[in-house]
Amino acid sequence: MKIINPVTEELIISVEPVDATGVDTAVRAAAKAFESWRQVSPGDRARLLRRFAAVVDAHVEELALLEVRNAGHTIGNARWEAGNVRDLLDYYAGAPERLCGRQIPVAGGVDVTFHEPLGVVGVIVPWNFPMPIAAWGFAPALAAGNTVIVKPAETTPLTALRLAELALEAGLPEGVLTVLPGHGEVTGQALVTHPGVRKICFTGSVEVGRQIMAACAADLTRVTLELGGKSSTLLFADADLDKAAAALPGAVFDNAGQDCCARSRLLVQREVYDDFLALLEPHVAAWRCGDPMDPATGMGPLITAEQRARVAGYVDGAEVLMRGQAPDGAGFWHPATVLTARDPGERHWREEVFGPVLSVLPFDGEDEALRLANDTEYGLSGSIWTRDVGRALRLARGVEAGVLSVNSHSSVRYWTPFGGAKQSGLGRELGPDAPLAFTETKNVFISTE
Ligand code: TXE
Repeated sequence: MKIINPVTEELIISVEPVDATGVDTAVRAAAKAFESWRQVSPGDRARLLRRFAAVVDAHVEELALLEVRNAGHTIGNARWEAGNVRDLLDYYAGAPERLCGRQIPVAGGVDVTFHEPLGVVGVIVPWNFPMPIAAWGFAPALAAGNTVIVKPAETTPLTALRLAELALEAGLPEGVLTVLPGHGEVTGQALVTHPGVRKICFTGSVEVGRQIMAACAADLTRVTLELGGKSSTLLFADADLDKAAAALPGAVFDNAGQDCCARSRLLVQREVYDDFLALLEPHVAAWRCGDPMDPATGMGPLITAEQRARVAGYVDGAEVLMRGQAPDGAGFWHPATVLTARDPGERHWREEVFGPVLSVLPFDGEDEALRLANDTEYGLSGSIWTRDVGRALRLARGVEAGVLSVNSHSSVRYWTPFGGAKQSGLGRELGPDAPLAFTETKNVFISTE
């Protein structure tokens, strides 16, 4: 696989994809490693995860620079992403000693529950956040006593491969965390269908998510799916419009819009529609697209030429309200773009664009805003902007999504649960319960008679 720098379009390195035989060898090694890893005492497992966090911390800059080259992320974002891996490891290092079962009152004996690790877990990662999404899977899974195989996206395997080396450097035993680069239909497919794999955590497209869920049915392999979104900002006339206008570009254009939580739809109450767009315009114009190493840059390029063509396809023929600047020449650039949704049936209003494109539509009242926000097969994220607490709570309960924010565009915190409703996914990641999702609850009754 040729790994390309999306800023320069130059070859960084070629990586050998792992075939089905290689996957089988790795799963067997991970299953063997599991037998010892599950026996490691909770305190020792916690210590090893903390040491892994410390080693990642010592390599944040190196990992960040690697991600800038491989994925075109801005240096600030890439540092945050590497730091996020460290924080996840630190946070879930607290889990092994806290995975407590229960003692349940019964007659004639004692009844206790245990949270047992599943075994080998496969984590299939997309290209938009190669480091954090890998760690959302492996950190809680390892903490719960599983061994993990990560399959990074074909375009962005470099940071995951480096993390696997750092895990060994930190003292994690061989086979506990393995990274297998390769193609989805070969390496990914072999991992999903391998009978030795007990759970798959998949982040990617809805289409592939469906295929993976169907394939997992054969062996009843557990599955968690995180499948993207078409999330809305619901902006009411009574909101702090200046604050909302300043925050919105980051919520849509960060990571060049290649973000499952991107608030790619903006619903504005009609009475402030023109005023709000006038407030938004200078912030869109100031959102710089260009050199990811420049700290003033808001976003880098898209990941591939194909992704850029796909995004441009949504803009072609649409009514453009605002368009930012993008560099000419080499690089898969696409400017920040704001489109008017002439009606809610337009493709850019309905489908996940996964690029720096915002679609805007006015609404009149709360009922209409809710109806429009929920008129999508997706249900991942969303924001509600209003100073009316009652309305904020009504809408927070009414919007069909897994993760919402009020007067803010924040989405993901590693210590709070994350995941989608409807076709945005299945199951939850992150937060205090994530390690439990990598266990089987066992109930044991001990007779005292
Ligand atoms: O995703 P794929 P793609 C959406 C976004 C994007 C579109 C296509 O709209 O434009 O999906 O992206 C592996 N068995 N999201 O084509 O194909 C693949 O190798 C096992 C939203 O890149 O779903 C990669 O590692 N694995 C999303 C991963 O799945 C398979 C993030 C994702 O690839 C496989 C990414 C198979 N049969 C894209 N086929 C989000 N949730 O944020 C592919 N893979």
